[in-house]
Amino acid sequence: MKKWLFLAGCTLSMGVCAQNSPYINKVYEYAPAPGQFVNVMPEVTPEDTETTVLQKVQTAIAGKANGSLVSLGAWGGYIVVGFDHPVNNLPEEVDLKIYGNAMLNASEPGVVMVAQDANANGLPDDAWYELKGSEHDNELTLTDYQVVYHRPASDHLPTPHPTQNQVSDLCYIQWEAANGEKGYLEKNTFHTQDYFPLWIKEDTIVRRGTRLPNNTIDKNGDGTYYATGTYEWGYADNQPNGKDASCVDIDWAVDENGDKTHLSAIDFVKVYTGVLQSNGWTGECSTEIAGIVDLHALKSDHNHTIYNMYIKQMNDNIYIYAEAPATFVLYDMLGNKVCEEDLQAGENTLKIPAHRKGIFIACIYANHQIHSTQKIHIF
Ligand SMILES: [Ca+2]
Ligand SMILES: [Ca+2]
Ligand SMILES: [Ca+2]
Ligand SMILES: [Ca+2]
Repeated sequence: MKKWLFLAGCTLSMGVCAQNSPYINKVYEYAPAPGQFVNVMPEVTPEDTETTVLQKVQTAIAGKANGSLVSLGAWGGYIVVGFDHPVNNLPEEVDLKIYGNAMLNASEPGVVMVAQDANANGLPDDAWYELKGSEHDNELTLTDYQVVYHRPASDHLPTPHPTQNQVSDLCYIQWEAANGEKGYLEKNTFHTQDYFPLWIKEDTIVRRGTRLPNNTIDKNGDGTYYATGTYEWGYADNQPNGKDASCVDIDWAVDENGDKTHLSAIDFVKVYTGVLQSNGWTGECSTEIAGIVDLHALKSDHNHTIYNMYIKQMNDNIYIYAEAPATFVLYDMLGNKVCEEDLQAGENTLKIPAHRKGIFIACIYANHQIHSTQKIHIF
């Protein structure tokens, strides 16, 4: 039997060294604001407690580059994670890559903060530094913003949108900011669960941080098409995972006064939803996280798994994303090698060999071992 027959349809992965894992090692806190994916990503039941929810989030994103999505809810909702080693700030290099689910016209920028374990107690109870992203100096960016979200009353009656059927409640979750601004998170028909975190006993949630400018406009003015802008750099869940701009540099750290601060290494990362905006049927802007990678540990870990990888085809090209250099080999269904190409870390574009259509087995090799195989239909 040909080799590829053993491999078809399965994904193999190699072991990861126990020390200096490139991936998140621990989730310390998960404190979302209300949102359309809250209680769903991860799935929460009324029996869950803060501890069991934290365990679910840990399972979703720790120990892997691009795990299951965790939603931070509306503006200010946050997560705090750490690594099993200090993440170095290498000069002139981005240091961390943050995985989300941003796509073209689906950017939900999250502000990134970092901290050193300055008191060496292993806990993220130290000074936080915001990473200055592309909108830091935008005059519409508000710092020291604070919002209170209110749980809907038990006898709350929805106010459906008069013309937009998919907006089931215009006044679902009321919020007000310390500067007097106020509004509502709307509810939509695609997400019918409670948007307020089920495990929180209090009726209000307070969140603080930097509020980035709104990034979405109602293009037609009637709620039919929301055009979402992508910020240039420096945020989570803003640029697609395959883009370099989904990475951040510890050198962008600023202190609470906005002054640049040099940190040689960091131990903890905090990400919170940076935009406070409700966009009709598409729901509120809410950052999602699927993992964070120490890019330097990834490079030095010669035995690491290329967890994050995709193969897709469009017209005459195959696009392959690999997290580290690898080799791509395409076999036909008789096991004959059709092509072999070296892959760079990041997205690679390969031309489909002329006149080759049909079903193929795509294999990715790294360190002379098969990392994964996938059946692909080229048409
Ligand atoms: Ca750096
Ligand atoms: Ca500490
Ligand atoms: Ca979202
Ligand atoms: Ca998202």
